[in-house]
Amino acid sequence: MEFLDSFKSELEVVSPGRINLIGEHTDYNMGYVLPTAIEKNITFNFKKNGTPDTCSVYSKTFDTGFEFNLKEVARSEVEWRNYILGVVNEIQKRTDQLQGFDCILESNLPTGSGLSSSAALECGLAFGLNELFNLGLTKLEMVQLSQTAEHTYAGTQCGIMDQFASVMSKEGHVILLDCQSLESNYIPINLQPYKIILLNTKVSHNLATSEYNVRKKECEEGVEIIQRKYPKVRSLREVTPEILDACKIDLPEVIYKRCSFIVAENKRVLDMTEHLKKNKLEQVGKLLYEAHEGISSYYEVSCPESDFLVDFSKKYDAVLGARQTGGGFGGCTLNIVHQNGVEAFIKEASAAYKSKFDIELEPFEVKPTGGTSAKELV
Ligand code: GAF
Repeated sequence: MEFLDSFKSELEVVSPGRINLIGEHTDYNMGYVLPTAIEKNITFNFKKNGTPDTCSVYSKTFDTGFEFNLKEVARSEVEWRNYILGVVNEIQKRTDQLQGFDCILESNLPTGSGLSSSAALECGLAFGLNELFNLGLTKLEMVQLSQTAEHTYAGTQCGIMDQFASVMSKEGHVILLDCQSLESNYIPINLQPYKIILLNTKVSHNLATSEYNVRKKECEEGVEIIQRKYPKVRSLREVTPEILDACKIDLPEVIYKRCSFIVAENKRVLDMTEHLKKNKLEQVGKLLYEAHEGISSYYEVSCPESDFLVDFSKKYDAVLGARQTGGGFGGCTLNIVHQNGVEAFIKEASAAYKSKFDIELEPFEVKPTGGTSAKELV
């Protein structure tokens, strides 16, 4: 691309991926989640190019880029472009201050690994354009417009967790986010002498988007049926185990399973928060295993590769708990592992995984880190 030869960055933005300690699929059910950003991220470099509406975006990581005009921000056939175009489209609904810009991005965040590379892409772009053109958007507005961009341009009816975590996280903490009120509290997380180890299955089954939207619909169907007996219930967040029991007879089996996962998962987030506050690490681990059981058998968004790794971890005393993290159908398992056992666990899990699936596992440690940041360069 032509602009690359003379590119001189004006602004650098670092936009992180996230893990979610617990609370999967609860965000679009208006419940609680417990995510944090991690040190894997996308770095953006921006420059105004002096044109009224010509924009160029180039990914160093994938050695590919594209140009577009601010007057015609249509959806693309190329998936990753939609995260960019969707955000630009949302920004233009709110302001007419955007002008031509060039952007180079580089990522060390594995895509399709359940670590929210899409939210990192959306929010990093929103953050960068906000700074570059002084748009005056608040952090929450950038989170929300990025979420909307994902609905309209990428086609995933996602909740707000990923974008919120990418932008709002704080080093050494997880965010207890109430997805109904959007109230959030930073909960310190100190797992010493344990570490958070991610095992990237390197599979990302292409059911992810379609089944994600199906799960959302199934939850909505559950709410509609429950409302016949409990008209005040607005979301699964408001459904107690007692209400669910009373409605079991009315709910088709699959819908019942989905609802009971969400009701239990929501409670697990609050329990997890208490365990973290009291440093009850055994309980932290136990909840992760329970959550994975729900993800796999009740919500049915796991896959053989994730199930294998979670099961495998149970053989190790050094591992307190494990579960698949993120939207599902692959990506990473999150493991809480004693520092003295990390090496052996990784070595043996990698060998077992290779022999079972013929895939090289990608293991790495993550630490809770801060959200999106920007640095002016000239
Ligand atoms: C994906 C979505 F983008 C989030 O909103 C959330 O629902 C998550 O899956 C599951 O917890 O990452």
